[in-house]
Amino acid sequence: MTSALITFAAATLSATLAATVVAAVPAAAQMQSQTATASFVGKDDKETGRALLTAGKNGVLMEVEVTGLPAGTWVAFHVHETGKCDPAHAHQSAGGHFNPDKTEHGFLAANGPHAGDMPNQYVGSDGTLRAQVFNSMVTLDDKANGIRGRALMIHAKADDNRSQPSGDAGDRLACAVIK
Ligand SMILES: [Cu+2]
Ligand SMILES: [Zn+2]
Repeated sequence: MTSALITFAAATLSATLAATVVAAVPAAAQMQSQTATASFVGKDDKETGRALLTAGKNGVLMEVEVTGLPAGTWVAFHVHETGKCDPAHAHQSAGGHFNPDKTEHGFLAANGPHAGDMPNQYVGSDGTLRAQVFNSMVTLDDKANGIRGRALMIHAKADDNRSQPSGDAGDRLACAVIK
């Protein structure tokens, strides 16, 4: 009787431990693998730069380098909804800003921002944009805020952070599908 009880207790304990280990390992492995890349296409269909995206616990870090942009200018940088870049039609194929929560556009809008809204970036005197941007509203997983398969976009003008639907940011100069 006593030994049967001890055996039962030991089996329960090891089952509990096994469940804990199984639950912990896939989560850690998934975290490590969450990176993505994106290759920018300019207005003339040439590759003009790249982005490396890495997911952290609270968002996605984007390291970006893009050439051939208007020198000495602040430009808008967004995540757009559709991962389709079509320079023949001014990248309109990428759709509007990524907006899974159906909010308004702009950091300074009453009911903003979109998850795809990001701060304006400055293009150097050589026409090259180099930036590291952290967006805490998106992920690289397959949940509602995931941006893999969507597009990064750089515009000709700065985002005014208020105007609907997209901050009056002008032409779409460079587009990249997040892969
Ligand atoms: Cu945009
Ligand atoms: Zn927006």
